[in-house]
Amino acid sequence: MILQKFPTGFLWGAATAAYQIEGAWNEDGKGESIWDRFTHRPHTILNGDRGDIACNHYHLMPEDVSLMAQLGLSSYRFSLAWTRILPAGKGQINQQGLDFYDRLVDKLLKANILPHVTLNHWDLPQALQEEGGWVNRDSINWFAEYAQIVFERLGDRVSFWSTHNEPWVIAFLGYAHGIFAPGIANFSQAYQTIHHLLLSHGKAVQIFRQGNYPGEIGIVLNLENYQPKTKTEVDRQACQRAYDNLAGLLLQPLFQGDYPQQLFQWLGQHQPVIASGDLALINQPIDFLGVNYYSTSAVSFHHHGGLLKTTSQPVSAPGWGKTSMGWGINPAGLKTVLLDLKDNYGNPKMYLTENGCAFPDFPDSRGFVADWERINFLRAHLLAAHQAIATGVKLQGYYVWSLLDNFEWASGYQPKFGLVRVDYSTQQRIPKQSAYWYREVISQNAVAI
Ligand code: IFM
Repeated sequence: MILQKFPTGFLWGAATAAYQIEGAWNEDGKGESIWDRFTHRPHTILNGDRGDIACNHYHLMPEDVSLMAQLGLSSYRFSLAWTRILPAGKGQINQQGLDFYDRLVDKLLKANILPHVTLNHWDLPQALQEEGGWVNRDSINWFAEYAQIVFERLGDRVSFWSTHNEPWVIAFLGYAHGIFAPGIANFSQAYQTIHHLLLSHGKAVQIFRQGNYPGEIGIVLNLENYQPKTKTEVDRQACQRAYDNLAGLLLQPLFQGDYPQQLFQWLGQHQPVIASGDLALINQPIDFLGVNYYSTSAVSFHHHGGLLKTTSQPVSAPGWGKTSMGWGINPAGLKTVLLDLKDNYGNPKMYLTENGCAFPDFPDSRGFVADWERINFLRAHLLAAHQAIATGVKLQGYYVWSLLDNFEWASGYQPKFGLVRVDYSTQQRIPKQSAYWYREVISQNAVAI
């Protein structure tokens, strides 16, 4: 057995998000979010599932932190429900909401687990959506107000802050394709949303710097590995467009202070409105980039391929299948994504803020899940990350998505991503085989091959 050691101080974490686990959707003064509103509408979510109760983490938080401690996590990434803190999105503060996160942070620190807080993991206050949501330029100030309140309360104890989780998903699944909240289908609104999310990120980073808080701040992007399906010039260009729309659209303004010009010419009338000074605000130095990597796809030109005229298919590496989300498993794709960031965006310090997989997970008669497929997936991706580090990529931590089985957005509770199984009828937590495997990885700071 060979042990592939990770650098000393490498962070071993697991991640969740408020709407996916907390439940208590209208308790203790919490306001309504766009995900509360969206899931309460018929036909939005598989099987009519909703996050009203989810994993009941709001009430089971102390037990969940004990679970994290048993796993040996060195960091835990979670998001704050904006509507717990500001029920109407701005103005009146709900102290009970802030108190909940205050207790969570203290419990984590007591268990030697470094908190990684995501400010926005998609659950915008519904009251702000009624003013146009992220399409309204005022969203920059709404987010700044919220960020300032949270920095003031938790900034002395939180080690890592992510402003937004996966702006691409918010904009395209929420505002262009309408399959996520707020359920809008309008490309111009989607690109404007991207621009405002980036501006609000820049503003929050500025506020964070002004406050001299001790932690680090960054943003989390979902980066898929795109390959052209064939060697033809049309497919190569289609793949470039897909890449520019997913990665370049965010990485270029964040790290280089401009938007991908070829993409913008293609978009024509759908380009966002950009004011002078905007790109400088977005192009603030950040302390780290959070990368969420799940899959690889082959992209080709298709004349029915929507605005970008592209279509894509999952690609699995030889010997690997697909996850129950239908995503292609390709661990080497993670290395490709990390090397792209090193070679083309100035080799930023990075955390792999999400990596994981959904599988059917059949429990035995005791409710135990022997999830060897998940273990194989995680091991192979960690080895790919290890190879990337060996080439000079500054990757300093890894978070499994997810700590718990939870509410997987439009797919409801069907996909199981957790290291820990949740029996939703009893809310019992049952660590899977992968949880025991991960505990071993953490204790050795190494992956065995
Ligand atoms: O569950 C999501 C998470 O909220 C954001 N990143 C991808 C995960 C799996 O789809």
